Amino acid sequence: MATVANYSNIFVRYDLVGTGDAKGAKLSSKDAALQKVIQCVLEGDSDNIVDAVNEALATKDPMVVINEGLIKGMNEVSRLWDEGEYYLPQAIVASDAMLIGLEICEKKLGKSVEKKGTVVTHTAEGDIHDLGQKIVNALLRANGFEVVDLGKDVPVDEVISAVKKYNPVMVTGTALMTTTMTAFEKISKRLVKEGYKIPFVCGGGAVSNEYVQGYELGVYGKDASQAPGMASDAVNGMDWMQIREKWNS
Ligand code: B12
Repeated sequence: MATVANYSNIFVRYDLVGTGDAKGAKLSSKDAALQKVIQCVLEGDSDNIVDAVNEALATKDPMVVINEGLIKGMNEVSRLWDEGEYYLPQAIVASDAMLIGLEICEKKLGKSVEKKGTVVTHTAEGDIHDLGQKIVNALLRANGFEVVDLGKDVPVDEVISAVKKYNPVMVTGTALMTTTMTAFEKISKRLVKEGYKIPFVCGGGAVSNEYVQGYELGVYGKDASQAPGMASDAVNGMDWMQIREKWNS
């Protein structure tokens, strides 16, 4: 009877291992350090992304590494997924690598000592796509906002309770699926009923400006980098309609 000499491979999850060659990926940056970061995201290379991000941070601002490295890498993952080149396993390992990179950049961005106000952030009920929300959290914290991070797959009731409890200057929502973004309208209706006039900034792949303009309090967030500016406007006394007018028209 044959015996198994090496047990180690039995426990390797091949369904979660990146292909290592990022098949079909297009080179996206002329900068060698940023290209390495993009490549690590594309290949879901959680081992090498630490060095790649640190190398990029040696000469570049963390915001540049986030926008031109990590987000660009995920955009390319999205394209490859949409073209049927990438499937769940590649997207999972790519997301994991991106989150490792984001954490390093977040540390480098630091936390502003000045506290400007509280923002409640969440990813819609039924939705586990939280990378956009995590970027929003990092940028808000770096710009002096206290973030109450409700996480992903958050029920409408939980968002309303958090607003009552923390009295934030702004609420954010992220949704990547057409089936989950409908929770935003419910949240908006509940907040209005309770008398809140704070901006509810909604973003994520499935969400559009047109959709968000369809409910009260709604402000469309195209890029995570807009979140700190919008929150500052709220702190400075602009109401949700003025913020919508400024950022969405
Ligand atoms: C990565 C990914 C995953 C990862 C998610 C990991 C994670 N932790 O997030 C994994 C592999 C787990 C996954 C699972 C699934 N996925 Co998926 N996934 C993707 C993929 C490839 C990329 C999405 C992404 O992370 N983009 C990068 C981030 C950074 O972008 P973003 O969130 O949009 O954020 C940017 C902006 O929108 C904005 N933003 C976002 N939020 C906010 C908030 C504010 C306040 C502001 C200002 C800005 C802002 O800022 C960011 C940029 O700066 C997309 C493909 C695509 N074309 O989008 C599919 C996609 C989203 N997935 C899809 C599906 C169907 C699924 C699954 C159901 C698959 C399955 N059969 O199991 C499950 C979902 C389970 C669930 N209940 O949620 C579909 C959704 C279809 C739809 N329209 O409804 C997509 C579109 C793929 C497709 N074309 O079919 N997925």
